[in-house]
Amino acid sequence: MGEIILHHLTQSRSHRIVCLLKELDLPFEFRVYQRDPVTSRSPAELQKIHPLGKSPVIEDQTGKVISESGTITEFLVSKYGANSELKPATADEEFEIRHLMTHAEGSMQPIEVLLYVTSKLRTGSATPFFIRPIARKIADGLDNGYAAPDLKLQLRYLDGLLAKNGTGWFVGNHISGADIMYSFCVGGAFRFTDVTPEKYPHICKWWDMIRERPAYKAANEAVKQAESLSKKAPAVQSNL
Ligand SMILES: N[C@@H](CCC(=O)N[C@@H](CS)C(=O)NCC(=O)O)C(=O)O
Repeated sequence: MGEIILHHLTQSRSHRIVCLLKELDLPFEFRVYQRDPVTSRSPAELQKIHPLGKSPVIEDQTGKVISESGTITEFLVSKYGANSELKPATADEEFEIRHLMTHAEGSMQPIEVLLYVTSKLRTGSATPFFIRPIARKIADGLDNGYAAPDLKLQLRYLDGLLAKNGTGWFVGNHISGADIMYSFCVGGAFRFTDVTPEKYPHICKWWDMIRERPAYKAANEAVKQAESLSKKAPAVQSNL
C-alpha cells in the first residue's frame, strides 16, 4: 500500500482534510469526484468506497477506510502529528478539541446545510417554476424562524470561545483539529450572513490567521488545481 488516498468531492468538507494533510506535510493521492450538476449530489462511484457515498473519506496505507471529517482529523493527528503543532498538549486539551470538533460538525454545520437547502429551494432548477412562490415562502419561514438566527447564535458562541481562550486559537495556544473543523464552518458562514469585525471581532482575526497559513493557502491551490483537472478529465487522479 502506498500513501494516503483522499476521496474528495468538489466543494465539500473534504477541504478540511486537504488543509490538515498540508499542515501535517503528508503526501497523499487526490481522487476527485464531481457533483451532479442538477442535484449537487455525489456520484454513485463514491458509494463503492463507503456505503454513504459522502466525502471526505480516506484510505490509509493499510487499506483502512475512514469516513467523517472529525474522525479523520483525530486519526491523522494521532497517527502522524506527534511532532506537529496540532498535537494536543494535555489530556484536557484533547478533550476540549474533541468537544469542539463534535460541535462543528454536529451542531453548526447542519445549520449551514439547512441554509444551503433553502437557498436551493428558492432558486434551484430542482424546484418546478410554478411552485417557486410557495417554495420561497417555506424557505423564508425556515430561514427567518430558525436557521438564520441560529447561525448568528453559533457565530456568537465561536466568538465567545475565542475571546475566552485569548490566544487567537480555539484550544490552547496552537492550531488544533478544532480550528481545522471550524475553518469550513466559518468559510461557509460568509455565504449566509455578514461576518464582520464589528459583529465577530475574534472570529475575523482568527479567520485572517487561518487564511495566512501556508498550509491553508497550499490547500486552496491544491483543491483548485485538482478540481479543475478533474472537470476536464473526470477519471483523473493527481498527487498534490
Ligand atoms: N459528517 C460528515 C458529512 C459528510 C458529507 O455530508 N459530505 C457532503 C459534502 S460537504 C457530501 O458528500 N455530500 C454529497 C451527497 O450527500 O450526495 C463529515 O463530517 O465528513
